[in-house]
Amino acid sequence: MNAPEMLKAMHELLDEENNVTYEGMEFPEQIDQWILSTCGYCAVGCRLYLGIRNSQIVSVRGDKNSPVNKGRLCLKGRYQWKALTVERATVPMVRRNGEMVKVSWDEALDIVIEKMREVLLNEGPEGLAIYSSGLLPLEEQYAIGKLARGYIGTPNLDANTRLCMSSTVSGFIRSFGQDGPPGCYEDLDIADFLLLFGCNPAEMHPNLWFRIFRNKERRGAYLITVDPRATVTARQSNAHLAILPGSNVAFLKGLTHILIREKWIDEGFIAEHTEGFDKLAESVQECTPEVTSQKTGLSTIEIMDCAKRFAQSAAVTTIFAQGVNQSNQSTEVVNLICNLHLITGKIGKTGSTPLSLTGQVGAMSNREVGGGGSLVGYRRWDNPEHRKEVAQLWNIPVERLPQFSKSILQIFKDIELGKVKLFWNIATNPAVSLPHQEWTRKQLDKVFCIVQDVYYPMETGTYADVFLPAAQWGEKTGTFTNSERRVSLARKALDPPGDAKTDLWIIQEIAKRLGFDDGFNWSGPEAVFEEWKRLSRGCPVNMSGMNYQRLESEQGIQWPCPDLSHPGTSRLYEDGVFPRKSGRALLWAIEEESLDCPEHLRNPESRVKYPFILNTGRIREQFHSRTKTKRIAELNLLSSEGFAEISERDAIKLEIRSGDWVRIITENGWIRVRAKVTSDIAQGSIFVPFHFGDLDPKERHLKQAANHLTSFRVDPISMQPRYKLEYCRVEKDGEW
Ligand SMILES: Nc1nc2c(c(=O)[nH]1)N[C@H]1C(S)=C(S)[C@@H](COP(=O)(O)OP(=O)(O)OC[C@H]3O[C@@H](n4cnc5c(=O)[nH]c(N)nc54)[C@H](O)[C@@H]3O)O[C@H]1N2
Ligand SMILES: Nc1nc2c(c(=O)[nH]1)N[C@H]1C(S)=C(S)[C@@H](COP(=O)(O)OP(=O)(O)OC[C@H]3O[C@@H](n4cnc5c(=O)[nH]c(N)nc54)[C@H](O)[C@@H]3O)O[C@H]1N2
Ligand code: SF4
Ligand SMILES: [Mo]
Repeated sequence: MNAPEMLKAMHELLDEENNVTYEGMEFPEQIDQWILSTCGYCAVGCRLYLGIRNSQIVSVRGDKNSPVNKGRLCLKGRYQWKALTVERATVPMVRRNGEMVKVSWDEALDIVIEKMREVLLNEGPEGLAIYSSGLLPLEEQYAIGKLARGYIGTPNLDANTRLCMSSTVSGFIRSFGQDGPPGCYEDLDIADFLLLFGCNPAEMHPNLWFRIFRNKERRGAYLITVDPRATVTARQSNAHLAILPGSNVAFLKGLTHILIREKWIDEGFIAEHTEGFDKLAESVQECTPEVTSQKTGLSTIEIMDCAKRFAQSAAVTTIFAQGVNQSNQSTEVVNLICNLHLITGKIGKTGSTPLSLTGQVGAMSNREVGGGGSLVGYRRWDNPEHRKEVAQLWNIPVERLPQFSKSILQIFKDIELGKVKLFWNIATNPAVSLPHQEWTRKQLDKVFCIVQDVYYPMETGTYADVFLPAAQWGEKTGTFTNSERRVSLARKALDPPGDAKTDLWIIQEIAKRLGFDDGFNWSGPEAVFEEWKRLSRGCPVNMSGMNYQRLESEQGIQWPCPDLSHPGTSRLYEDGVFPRKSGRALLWAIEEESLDCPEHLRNPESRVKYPFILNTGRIREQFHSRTKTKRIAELNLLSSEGFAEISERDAIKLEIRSGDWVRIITENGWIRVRAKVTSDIAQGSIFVPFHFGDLDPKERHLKQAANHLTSFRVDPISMQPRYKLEYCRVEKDGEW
């Protein structure tokens, strides 16, 4: 859909606001049962019901009463139920003489346990790694964390959330003293000025965009989108600031300079609730609009106007996602965004907040239960009291808890060094989504690989020594926390196909067979949730007052929720007290690395070799490595193969037309895709969606995975890869 069509669709949606349609249902009156769920894709967390007829899933409808989506579902959400009806992985498999052969669960698990025991005996806990996913519900992620850290005692647990939100996590902890988005979705409805910074909600978080756009249309809110590409979000905003990729730090320092110079700041708030202002002011002294303009490619008028609106609008919300998290100096960019809100006192108030858009439906849950980098319940690895609490609650010796946690990059480096021998991959597809595929796939080849997924074939499955078929969303019960800290319930609507088992069952079974019966004999997900609640007590993510019944009858609840009569918490920091020792938020003075400015990055030689800036991201109708969306005809028809966007001017220069085959080449690898000539992208830039894998590595002419091109350049604080900035060249290619 192009931008004008999108606009038309948006208006139709606005008209339909209170008239929600039912999708995929020919005979609504014939539905036997509507079962409560939460959409299983993104962390907007839309509430819906799945329609069951004759024990089959046949339909979906949004929940009109939901404060999140008021009945609306986006394109992905509407068709998601179909992902339950397509061909699935239903039988465990093991590799014998190079071929995957079907076996029973007992046989598969015997091999898993034998290999785990061997690795634990020879290498100790560090020989084993688990890589999981923000697609799983809280309960399953909690169980994985308990097994990995509390029982096996390995530091090698990470999740795909490292690739997604880890810079936001580090940034919030550094600025506020703890993780957690401070605001809520209501802020999107009532802000007067919305700064959309490195995000594309019109396509990636459509039901939030609906609220933002409605605010613009109905209340006259002013929207500025800062993005190198003219996305649908950018085109429908009041202004689009087409920033040079990689220059976020320069832009935000420039805004800070203007706010301080013009005294558009809240001196009372700064004095009472923050520390570090003098250093911050000093650090932006040189960042005049002229300097900022030079570094960002934006005009001084654009920059001044943005600063003025930020300062002079009564309520301001900054929305950000991967254009920040996966950009250069990403943690520090989050700090700079927090700074803007702190020095203007625009935080903890209705309509005013930095609002990070979380990616996957369970990515927030992952942060809460410590499924990635942190210790369960936002506890700290280096706090002996925290370690003791966890050990007591898990009934394990405190020494068994690892001292720290390793990122997926470190884990892969340890595979290369031969230190990690067994890699258990749950609900993520690293053979598409991790950077530097050539190196990544070598490591997958090297290690004993257990792959636990809902579809087969899938790219990472190619490297499996054991494949375990799992139940997916709709086939199991659990909770998910969305981007406004709202915990919602998703109930099981139907049984998994064939022999597929829930991830919780698989984890419990492996734990028990390793001899850890005591810690893992839950009767089901609700029992896990009840146990997790005890670990959350007294923590920032306190869920003690929640239970499944309340989550169902109350439309989800926002943490913290300390007791049964507590309604949940819409906004954090309303009292201006921040969970740091001083009670004040820290204003970070950030030095801009020369890397941030593309001119500095490219030395003359590489500028000739790789003259284009490469940006990777997403498109509306596909989700991640497409294991689900390519199996749904309605979505796959809209876009079924990889492509590279190139500007009209560059296309003329290179004599490339839309539909021509091109090779995109970086220092890490190449792909071959069709060109898409467009005015949405600036001259000198290339955009490639990362959804398209190469399932058959032998079919080299179909090599389309964008991550052949990316490198393991990570943010040094969060260890999140910098997917949004590489340098490439483009060559015209012929038919094969
Ligand atoms: N349809 C669909 N929806 C999804 C997903 C999906 O795969 N498909 N995935 C979900 C997940 S897990 C996530 S994390 C979210 C991601 O949601 P988004 O972050 O909104 O999506 P992206 O396309 O990754 O990146 C957003 C924008 O950042 C811009 N950008 C690149 N470099 C820079 C820069 O230097 N500065 C600035 N300011 N901007 C820059 C890109 O041009 C891009 O338009 O989407 C979620 N929703
Ligand atoms: N170049 C580039 N690379 C990127 C990004 C980018 O913008 N650019 N974005 C990054 C981001 S933000 C993210 S979040 C990652 C996503 O990257 P991945 O996590 O690799 O993407 P998915 O395709 O969602 O993989 C999830 C897998 O889990 C399976 N699955 C789904 N539900 C279940 C379940 O309930 N149980 C089990 N066992 N399996 C299940 C699916 O079939 C699928 O194979 O990609 C990252 N990679
Ligand atoms: S906005 Fe996200 S949560 Fe809502 S229906 Fe779409 S994909 Fe699902
Ligand atoms: Mo993500």
